[in-house]
Amino acid sequence: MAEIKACIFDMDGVLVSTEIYHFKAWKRLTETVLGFSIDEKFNENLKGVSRAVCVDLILQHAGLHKSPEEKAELAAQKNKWFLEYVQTEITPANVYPGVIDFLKSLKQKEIKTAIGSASKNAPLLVEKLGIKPYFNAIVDGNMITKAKPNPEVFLKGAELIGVPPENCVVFEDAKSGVEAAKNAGMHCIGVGSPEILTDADFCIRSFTEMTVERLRF
Ligand code: B16
Ligand code: MG
Repeated sequence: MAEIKACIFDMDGVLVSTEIYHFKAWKRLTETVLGFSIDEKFNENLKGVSRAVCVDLILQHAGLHKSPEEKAELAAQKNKWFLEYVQTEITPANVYPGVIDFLKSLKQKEIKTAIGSASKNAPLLVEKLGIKPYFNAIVDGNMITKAKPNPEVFLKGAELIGVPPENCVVFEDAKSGVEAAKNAGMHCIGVGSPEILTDADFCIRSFTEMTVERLRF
């Protein structure tokens, strides 16, 4: 049995309910700028994936072609709307139930913690949520070049806290993120539905169900 020495947390959809604002902003973009709509099922493909790759996936989904400049504009518009939602609607109350208690119990057991997020907005959100003191390292979308399912974000997190991948467990809400954790050689607990996160070792619906004792693989 592998000893778990570190927990690496995805941010959007795991620590905080920001995933709905990403969806709202992409939906607004497709409906008002591109002339079609996206649903929650398609949105599963956008979770955990970098902003630029999301634009490509959306255009591909609709069979549209755009120049690199137009793609950059679409990404910028989506981010503008996302930030508007976040600035007006996100407070420390948006941290998911059970998260802070679980982070405190990890600290008590001297298990290290990191964030591994694809989001370039992670530093801003972590600040706004007041959760920075709970983490030994934060890796965000500005520090990586390869989008999930590439394992770069999690390997960098493990390196920063000095724990080998086999002793790390990743918490993820996205298919691409579960794949990235597995590609990193880490354990993975899905946060969400086991029907969607099929490759996770096991899934939880909420951190209120999570205890240090369940970190056994
Ligand atoms: P940004 P995570 C991801 O964050 C989101 O799941 C995904 O929906 C978003 O497109 C991506 O960050 C990039 O975010 O546009 O803020 O740089 O789940 O990896 O914490
Ligand atoms: Mg996520």
